[in-house]
Amino acid sequence: MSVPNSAQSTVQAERKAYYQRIAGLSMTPLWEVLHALVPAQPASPCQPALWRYAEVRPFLLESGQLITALEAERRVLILENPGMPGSSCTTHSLYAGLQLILPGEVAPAHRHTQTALRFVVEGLGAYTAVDGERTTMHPGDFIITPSWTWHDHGNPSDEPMVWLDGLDIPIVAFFDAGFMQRGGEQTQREARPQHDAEYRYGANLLPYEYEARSLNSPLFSYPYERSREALEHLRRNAAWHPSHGLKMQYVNPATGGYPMPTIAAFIQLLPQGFQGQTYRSTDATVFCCIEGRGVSRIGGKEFAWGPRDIFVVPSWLSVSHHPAQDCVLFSFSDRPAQKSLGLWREELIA
Ligand code: 1HN
Repeated sequence: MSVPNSAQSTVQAERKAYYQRIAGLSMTPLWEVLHALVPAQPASPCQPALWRYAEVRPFLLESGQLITALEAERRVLILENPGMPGSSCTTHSLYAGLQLILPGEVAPAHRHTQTALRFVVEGLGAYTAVDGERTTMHPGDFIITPSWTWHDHGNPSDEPMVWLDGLDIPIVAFFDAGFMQRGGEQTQREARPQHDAEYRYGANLLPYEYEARSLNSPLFSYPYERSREALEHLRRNAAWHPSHGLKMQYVNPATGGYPMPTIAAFIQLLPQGFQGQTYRSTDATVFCCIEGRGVSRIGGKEFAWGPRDIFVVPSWLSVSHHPAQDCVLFSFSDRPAQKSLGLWREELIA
C-alpha cells in the first residue's frame, strides 16, 4: 500500500514535533535507534590499523627531547584507532601505546584501578617495579601490572627502552570506576628481591596450600626466553590450528585462567608457508610482531608486518595470517571480560 507523499511528510513532521516535546522530559523514542543499539552483528567504529615501527620510532625518540619521563609521568605515544579519533582508544575496549624511557630516567610510582600489561619492544636493562618487586625487562617479555598495584619504571641501562603498554582504560571508563593515586616517593623501595615471584609462582610450584587471593596472576613477569623455547619445542609435534598456528595463552599459575580479569595475552608461532584459515572473533585484538614477516588480511584489506610492528584486528572482522617466514606474534584482547559476561564468540570462516 502506498502512502501519499504529503501524508507521509505530515506524519514525519508530527513525529519530529513529538520528539522535541518529549526531549524536554529527557525522553527519546527507541524505535528511531533500536537497530543501531542492537545490531544484527557487531558494528564497531574500530578500524583495522597498522603501525610500522620504523615509521613510529623516530617520532617516539623525538618525544624524548621534548619532555622528560618524570615531567610526562609516562612518556607514551597512544596508538589511537583511526576510526575513533580523539578517543585515546586502540580498540573500543582497550588502549595501547608505545612508552619510551631514556637512560637514567624514572617514571614515578603511582597506582590506578586500570589494569596494565607491558610487552617489551626494544632495549635491555630497564626495570619495572610492581608492588615493591623489580623485574628487569628484555625484548619479548610480557609483564603485568594488576589493578591498584603500585608501579614505577626506571632505566639504569645506557640504551633507550621502548615497550608496548596495553590497558583496559575504556572498560574502566565505561563503568566509571577509575581511581588513581601518586606515590609519596618516585621510586618504590624494594620489598622483595628480584625474581621472587618467578621462583615462588613460576617454577611449576606454588607455596604450600596456596590459595589465589586476587583475580590477578601472582606472577607478573613472563620472560620471552621461556615462552619462545616452549614454542620451539612444541612445533615438532604441534597439531597446527588452521587459523592460529601454534598459539598459547599466558596463564595465571594459581588458577589456570587468564593472568588478569580484563585482558588476555597470547603468543603464537606461524611457520613459514602456513596459510591461516580466515576466522573472526568478538574480541578485538592488538598484535605485535616479534619475529618474522608476513601479511594479515583483515576485513578484506592486506596489512604487511615485520618485527616490532603493531596491528589491530577489530571485533568480528574476518582475518587470516600469512607468514612469509617463521613468525612469532604476541597479542592481547579483552577476552576474559567478554567470557565472564558470556559474550565471547569465535568462528572459522570456510
Ligand atoms: C600508566 O600508568 C602507564 O605505568 C602507561 O607505564 C600508560 C596510560 C594511561 C594511564 C596510566 C605505566 C598509561 C598509564
